[in-house]
Amino acid sequence: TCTVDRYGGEPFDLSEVRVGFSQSEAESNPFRITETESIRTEAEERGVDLITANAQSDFSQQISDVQDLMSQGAEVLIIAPLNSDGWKPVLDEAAERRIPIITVDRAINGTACEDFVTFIGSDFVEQGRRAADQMIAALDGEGEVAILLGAAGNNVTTERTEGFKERIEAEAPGIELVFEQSGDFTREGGQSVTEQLIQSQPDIDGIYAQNDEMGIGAVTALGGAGRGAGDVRIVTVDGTRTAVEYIVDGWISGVVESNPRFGPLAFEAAEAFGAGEEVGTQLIITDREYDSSNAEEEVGDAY
Ligand code: GYE
Repeated sequence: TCTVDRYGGEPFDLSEVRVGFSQSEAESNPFRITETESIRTEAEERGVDLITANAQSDFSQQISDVQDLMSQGAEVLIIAPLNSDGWKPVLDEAAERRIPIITVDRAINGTACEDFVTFIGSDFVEQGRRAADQMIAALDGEGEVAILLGAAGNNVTTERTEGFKERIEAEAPGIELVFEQSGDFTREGGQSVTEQLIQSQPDIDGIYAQNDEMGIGAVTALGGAGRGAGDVRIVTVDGTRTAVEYIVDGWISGVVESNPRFGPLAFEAAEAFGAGEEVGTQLIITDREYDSSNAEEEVGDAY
């Protein structure tokens, strides 16, 4: 755990400070839209003064965004980091000004309660394992599978890969992982990598897309190549409305949610920290899961 005392700084009343939120990726991905909305709504409900910035997937932009937030008087920072490394200039300045940092959805490499207060996000290794379970079920334990990796340079991609491979190796000797390439967590990336994939491996049986946007791109590529729904089994991560609708249509077999609704958790943590209470240095959010058994019924809960 972490306290304001150990972190170095003075207790504060959250309703009296300015909070800065730095978003990493462009808001074409519903994960990002929902995440920013969740932070905004919670700030509004609490009457907290919030300023925000969006780095549009440009890491040096994000570094200067956060520096700008500090010079605009942010006394608490909530950061959705694009990359996990490269934060030194920001961490140094925040430490000097005694500004607590809460990171959401991706982690910053560093020491909790020293470089940042806490990380709030999913258990990404577990998401990978759950995606593997879905793939094993969809393929009945047999077949060739491709991985559409997320962007490089962050813990999410690494951990979603680790959990998936670990579970496939342990549970499904009949499944062979034959291809992996990054689609950068974007729809266009997922589409173009899948186009290459079905050229080089036309008999591919399954695709594990590490987010919904890439999975949706894969559906577009497969449809464009004359494949039908369910010909290639697709499992994705995030839980966006479009992806869950694709389960109903038979294009996607299963979706493991990555819950982006961090507002309540982030502001609760900031409030408790300011009040001098102990705050956990890793707060794990709950993720649901969708497959053909519940997609129709639960699509309304998807974001
Ligand atoms: O799954 C993906 C986004 O960091 C958890 O980033 C987040 C991931 C999310 O691009 O859609």
